[in-house]
This record gives sequence, structure tokens and C-alpha cells, in this order.
Amino acid sequence: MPHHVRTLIIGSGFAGLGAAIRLRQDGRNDFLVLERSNEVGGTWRDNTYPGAACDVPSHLYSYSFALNPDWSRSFSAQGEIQSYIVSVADKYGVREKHVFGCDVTGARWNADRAHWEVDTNLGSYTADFVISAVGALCEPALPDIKGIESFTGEIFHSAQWNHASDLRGKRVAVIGTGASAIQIVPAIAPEVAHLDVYQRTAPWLLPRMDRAYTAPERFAFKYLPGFQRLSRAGIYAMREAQVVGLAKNPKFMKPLELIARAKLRAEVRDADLRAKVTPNFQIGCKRMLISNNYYPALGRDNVDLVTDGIAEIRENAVASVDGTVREVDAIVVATGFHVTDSPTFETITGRDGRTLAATFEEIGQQGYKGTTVANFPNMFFLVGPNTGLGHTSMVYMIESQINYVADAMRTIDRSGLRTVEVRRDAQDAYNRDLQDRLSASVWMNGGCASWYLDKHGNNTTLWPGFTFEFRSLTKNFDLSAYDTSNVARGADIIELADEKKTDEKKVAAR
Ligand code: N01
Repeated sequence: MPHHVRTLIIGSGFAGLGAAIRLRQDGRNDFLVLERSNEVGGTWRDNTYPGAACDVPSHLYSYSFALNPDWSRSFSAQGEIQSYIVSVADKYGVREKHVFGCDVTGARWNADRAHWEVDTNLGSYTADFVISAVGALCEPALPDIKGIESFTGEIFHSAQWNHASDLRGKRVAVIGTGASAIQIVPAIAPEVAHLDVYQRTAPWLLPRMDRAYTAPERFAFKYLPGFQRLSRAGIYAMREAQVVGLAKNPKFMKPLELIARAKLRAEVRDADLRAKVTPNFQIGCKRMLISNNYYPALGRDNVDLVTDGIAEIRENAVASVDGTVREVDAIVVATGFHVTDSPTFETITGRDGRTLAATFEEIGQQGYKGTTVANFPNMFFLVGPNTGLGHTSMVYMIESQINYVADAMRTIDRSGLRTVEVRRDAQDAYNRDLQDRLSASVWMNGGCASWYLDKHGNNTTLWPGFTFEFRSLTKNFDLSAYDTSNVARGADIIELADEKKTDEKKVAAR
């Protein structure tokens, strides 16, 4: 018999861990967190490439209930963020709720029993509720470049950095110039013999206002009541101001573009290189990047920026479309993630027997309030459709979603419900409104292709407004948008309770 729990959480990054802590705080201890790796942290555990750091200030990029007065810098590096996440897991006592090394291979809704059946490499589980917290940036996307499999040197994705590989003194190619690549390039350029950076689209770069906190500041964060919250609120407000230009009226992006152009002029003195790195779309259309050392790295004698496009990869070289063949010992693939086409969508099968992938294939990656999807009863998605951001902390959005899920659980208990499934008409109306709002945004009008858009050209990843609007939208679980016909009958409840008691005993005995 599979082990039954009331709630299964899949994934233990900021989202899954936050959900676990909230369930525990709400006294809902009948849950487990299935985590494929052996540690919490999600993307911050996995992305260990040289130079990895956050582009949102740490005092905002942290849980509201677990502020950290000890951040060493305004923008923390990966290691410090990962240590923070680990410390939160320990402090809130949810580590023992984790099943580490547990890779979820499938989840199916069983309508007769009104529960999810979840398969993993460690055995099967059943659960009344599933909280999918796998994240949007968890499945590395490898480029479909001719001959890539024939390369005999070191080749790895930025999110799967091979630390056993020593790049010092080697000829290296980096493919991609997104958020990951612009951190990797300056970090490895001084060590490698030669570096070719393959750029398909030049990104916009803004200054990185990073600095170490002084001892008096850190003292104040720790001991001066309200100082850290005030600082956090200030960062939040400044970041939210960007929404006006990004989502409402792209004309207001102009000041940021002027800053970026001034930076470009100051940091790239060579006219040819400057022409190559000058973006050809409106700032904000793709994620705006921040760096003070990327342009200087491109100007180094041992670094070439290649913009001709890659024709093929050979045994020991990258050939560009102009016919130039550049020999390399190693290739770093910094080409992003499967966001709107995640392979995890294939593994979840809903009420009508169709997978999440098939459902999204038909209607696009749509959900309701970013958290529930019609045809997938009793399943909550954290960092679900249209919850992404280009300007501020995802942790804020995650906490909003967790509030919604927590209220859903309360409502379900209070109303004696067995299943909740968002109504398709409510979901459709929600998405019509979303797409309507997005139509004015720079993401749709800025003249770029980005991973924010799905193959139908819809923006199914980003939230089109202020994040406080999303917070307010997800404050209460709105039962009226859900199909609640499946109310547990008395007999079912008793039968179900008996089954669970038996299963719980088995889990306890494990
Ligand atoms: O990936 P990306 P990323 N041939 O998708 C290029 C977060 N993040 O890992 O622009 C050649 O942004 C592609 O070119 P183009 C953040 O949300 C945060 O860098 O599509 N090139 C692009 O240049 C970010 O947005 C931090 O034309 C190919 C690059 O590869 C997200 O993660 C740090 C190609 C991919 O850029 C993803 O960032 C790092 C091909 N076949 C990441 N395919 C923080 O600081 C793709 N490219 C918090």
C-alpha cells in the first residue's frame, strides 16, 4: 500500500520550504516534502556556477517571517543565500518532514478515491492535496545545435556546473548571454586561456549597486527595532516603481534605457564591440541584467564576443555560420531553462486523464491566480502560471501564494469539502483579464523574443501588475470560483478517516 498523507509538497526551494513551514505553523503536520536532491534550496542549491549571485537585494529576497540581519552585502552571492535557506529549514524544524533523494516520476488524480497517486523512485504515495513547488527554472534547456553530441571536451549547463572540471588555462566557449552567462563570463575570464562568448541577442545591462554592509549597518539591522523592515520596505517600493514602465506604459522605461546607454558608452570604448552589444529591442522586454564587470570582461584580450551564430559543434570546436571554426576544450551552455514547456508537465495527469502538458498544449500555460488549474483538483502550483517577475523578489509572490493555499486548506476543512477544482469559466475569465492587461506591457511590445512568451506568443509567465495587487488577490481563498460539488458524504468521511489512520500507522512504522 502506498503511504498516505494529507498533503504532499514536491520540491524544497524557497516555495516548497515556505509551504512546509506554513503548514506546520498552521498545525497541519500530516505532510511530507519530496525533494529529488539531498538538500533544500532549489535553484540556489543547484546553480553553483562561478559568479552566481542574486540580482534582487537580499533584504527583500528573503522570507518576511525570517529576516536575516546578517546579510554581508546588498546583493548576496549564491553560497550565502543557500546557507540562509538551509538555516531557515533548520530553525523552523521542517527538515525531518523531507524525503530527500526522492524524485517524483508521476502524479495521477484518482477521482474515485479523491486523492493523488504519486510515484517516486523511492516508492508510491497518496495524498489528498499536492503542492507542486518545483519552480519554473528547474529544468535546464540544452540548445538544439547540430553536432553538439559529438563534442569530446567538457560540456555542461550553467545550472549543472561540473566543479571537477578545471577550466584554468583552457580554451572555453560560453553559449548564451542571459542572466547566468553575464555572471559566469567575468568570473572565469581571468582564469581561462581564451574565452569565446556566443551571443544571439545582446541584453540590456544596468549598474549593479552592490556593496558590503558596514559594521554599523549590520548592527542596526540586528538591534535597531524596525530598521531592517524599513530598509526592506524602501527596497520594495523602489522596485515596484518599475512596474509602471514594464507593465503599464513602456514609455516610462526611457530613464532606465538612458542609464543603460550611458553605461554602455562608459564601459565599452571599442566602437565595434559597442555596436555588437547594443540591444535591438526595448529595455525591459527581456529580463534587465545588472553587472559592473561583464562589459569589462568582454574587453579583455583573451575574450572574443561572437555574434555570427553557431552553425555546428564539432569534436573539438564551434563553427559559426560565417565559416569560422574556433577550437575549444570546454563549452559552458548558459541557454536557460524549460519554462513554458517543462518536462514536469508530462508527469502530472489530471481528472480527465490528460496530462498538464496536454492541457497546456490546448489552452496555453494558464491557471487561476497562478495557483490552481482546471482539471487538476486539490493541486496547488507555487510559482505557477503568470506569477513570475522581472523586477523584484519572487519570494514575495511565493508568500502570497502560500497565504492563498493556507486559506484554501482552512476553507476546505471548514466546509467539509473533499475536493476543490477551479471552474474553467473562472479560469478563462481570469486569463482574459491577464492577457488584456499584458497587452500594454513592454514584454509584449518591446520587440524581443523571450522565455516569458509561450509558443502561441502569449505571456504565460509574468504577473502584469504591482506585486501588492497579487498579494491582495490571493489574500483569501475564493471558494465561489471553484467546483465544490464533491462534498464529502458522512460515510465517505468515516471510510476515508479509517483508511488514513491505517496508512498513518504504516508511515509512522517506517
Ligand atoms: O537563461 P536565459 P539564464 N544558441 O534564458 C541564449 C534567472 N536567473 O540561465 O536571448 C545560442 O535568460 C539566449 O539567447 P536569446 C532569471 O530569471 C537569475 O541566463 O534567446 N544561444 C540567451 O542569451 C533569468 O531570466 C539570476 O537570443 C542560445 C541565453 O542563451 C533566468 O534565470 C541569475 C540558444 C539564455 O538566457 C534564466 O537565466 C541567473 C541557442 N540555441 C539566472 N538558446 C539572478 O541573479 C538560448 N540561447 C537572480
